[in-house]
Amino acid sequence: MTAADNVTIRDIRVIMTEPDNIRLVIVKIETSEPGLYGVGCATFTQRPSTVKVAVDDFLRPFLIGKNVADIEDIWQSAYVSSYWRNGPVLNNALSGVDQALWDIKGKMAGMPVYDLLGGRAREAAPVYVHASGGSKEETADRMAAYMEQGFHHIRIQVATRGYSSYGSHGASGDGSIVARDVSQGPIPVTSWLRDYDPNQLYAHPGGVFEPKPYMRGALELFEHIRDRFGYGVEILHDVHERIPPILGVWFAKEVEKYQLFFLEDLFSPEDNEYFRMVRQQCATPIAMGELWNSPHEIIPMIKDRLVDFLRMHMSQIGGITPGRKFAAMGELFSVRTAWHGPGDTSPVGHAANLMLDINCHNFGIQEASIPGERTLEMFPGFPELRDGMMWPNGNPGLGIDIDEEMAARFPHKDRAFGGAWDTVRRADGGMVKP
Ligand code: GCO
Ligand code: MG
Repeated sequence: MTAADNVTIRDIRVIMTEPDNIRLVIVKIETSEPGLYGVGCATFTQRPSTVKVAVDDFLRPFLIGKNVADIEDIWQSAYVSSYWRNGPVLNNALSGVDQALWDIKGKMAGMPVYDLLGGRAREAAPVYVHASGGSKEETADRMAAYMEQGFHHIRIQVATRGYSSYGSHGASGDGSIVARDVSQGPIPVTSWLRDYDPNQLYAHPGGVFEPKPYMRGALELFEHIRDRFGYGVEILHDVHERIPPILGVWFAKEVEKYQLFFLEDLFSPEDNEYFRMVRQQCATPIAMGELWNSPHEIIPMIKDRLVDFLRMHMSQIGGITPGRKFAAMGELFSVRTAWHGPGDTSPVGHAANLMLDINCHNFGIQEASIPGERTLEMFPGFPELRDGMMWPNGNPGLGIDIDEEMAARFPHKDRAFGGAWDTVRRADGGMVKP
């Protein structure tokens, strides 16, 4: 018997915190070994309390007393423990547990998780950051500032004139929109839906989105960026679904000449099959995945080589255990990874992404979000961003922790509406499906 055989799960707790205006969900597993614990990301920011219930009421009683060493058995049995499985709620809950167990295993072995997985394929992970602006010039200026800081890959988005959308998020509209009182003057334009002010009058809380103006604006942006910076810097763009599929096919062809590093989320997950048409018509590199939950959505896309980059949100597919398997499958088909890493991937989730980035040969790029001061303070060990790359700190496990006292001081704020995730509508009032 090794020491690992004797260590069991003593308690599982959910920590709900919001250090910098994004609701995060972290799972902490305490073990029978005093002082030995692990943390995992379970962040489903739009519906965080549902994940807490899934952990508290179901996974916790199911898992207390189990041997922390048996991650594979725990993942497999917990996955089907409700018989019905998948989906953002159950997968996020399971991810919180799974990542915490990998953290614990690494701490017991005295190794970072990438070492447990086979060791390093690279020293650091090149990242991309987001430059968004109200105009193409503003986006370009933000991009220039990032380039100055040493970033080589930049996702560019621009507000759609008259609609103020970054393409990736809906936004407030202009005078052509029904259901607004013109006597109150022009509808204010927000630069980002997180700045949405409920006291202002908007056409729709989630904004107005029109596909053609959006696409024209994006093409003008790419032209402007290539004119100003040339082709020596990598640019990326997120469509965020929302355009009719055939226009998505057209758009992918149009952007080919701008040589994007990748074009993200052209279609809703229900429209996966449209990627086949894109493949037949152009060689724009394609990324997709943050909305995928189930292996049924992912496996055919790898097997048929319909995407170039897998961009799943690691906690939304159930954690490192499934993540490393999809990455390995991708390697066999020369499909690369680009794990989802915006602000609603918690710092623990970023650390988990990084473990696979360092270990997997078929790593493509890592999405990064620049952490706020409070986030950095609350999560000691947050991987350092330097020279356009994310660097592992080499500490055992995931190499990251949470200051629980501080987390308790920043609880989730109530939101009267879904913010950027409220319904986005066309100018005629019809809903736009992401
Ligand atoms: C991205 C994403 C995010 C998501 C957000 C949803 O590529 O980074 O699209 O911005 O929209 O994570 O909660
Ligand atoms: Mg995206």
